[in-house]
Amino acid sequence: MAKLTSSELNKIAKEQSNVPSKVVKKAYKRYLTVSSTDDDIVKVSDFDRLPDLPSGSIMHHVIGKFAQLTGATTPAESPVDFGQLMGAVDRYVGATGDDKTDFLFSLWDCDDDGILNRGELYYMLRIFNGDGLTDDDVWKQVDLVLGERGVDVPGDTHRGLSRDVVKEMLEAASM
Ligand SMILES: [Ca+2]
Repeated sequence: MAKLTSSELNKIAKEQSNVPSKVVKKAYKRYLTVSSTDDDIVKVSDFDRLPDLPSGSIMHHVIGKFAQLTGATTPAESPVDFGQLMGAVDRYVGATGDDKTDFLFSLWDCDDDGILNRGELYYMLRIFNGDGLTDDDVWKQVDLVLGERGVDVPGDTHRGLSRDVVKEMLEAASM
């Protein structure tokens, strides 16, 4: 996908019902900076190179989920369509209650087994906690959260938090 013309960008901005046009335009600037080549094409793999992301693989997963919602597939070298990406973000922003929880949960439940295991929970807390924490701090938090809920896990990847428990956590944190 070559660089959008301003009328194409305006069209995409107008199509979003929950994201203001200004934000869409800002997002497009940010999106272009992600491209690793000078042709302004952003590929799924480009998201792996963003320095502020905890893990390339989780970003793949997030983009993959966005793509699933929009009906596309995302091999690493396929271009990320800005219009589709914004459409998915718009849908997420507009979602409320259970829809929003379902979407968030599906983002972190990488293996789609209906529970967040220790590793998946790590990614979730890593992203929501942002800066300032070391990996060790985040792992400690993960084990604390799991311990508080009676899930005794070190080394057990088949146990974790159910969707309902995660929903409670998200509500408590008003995410
Ligand atoms: Ca899982």
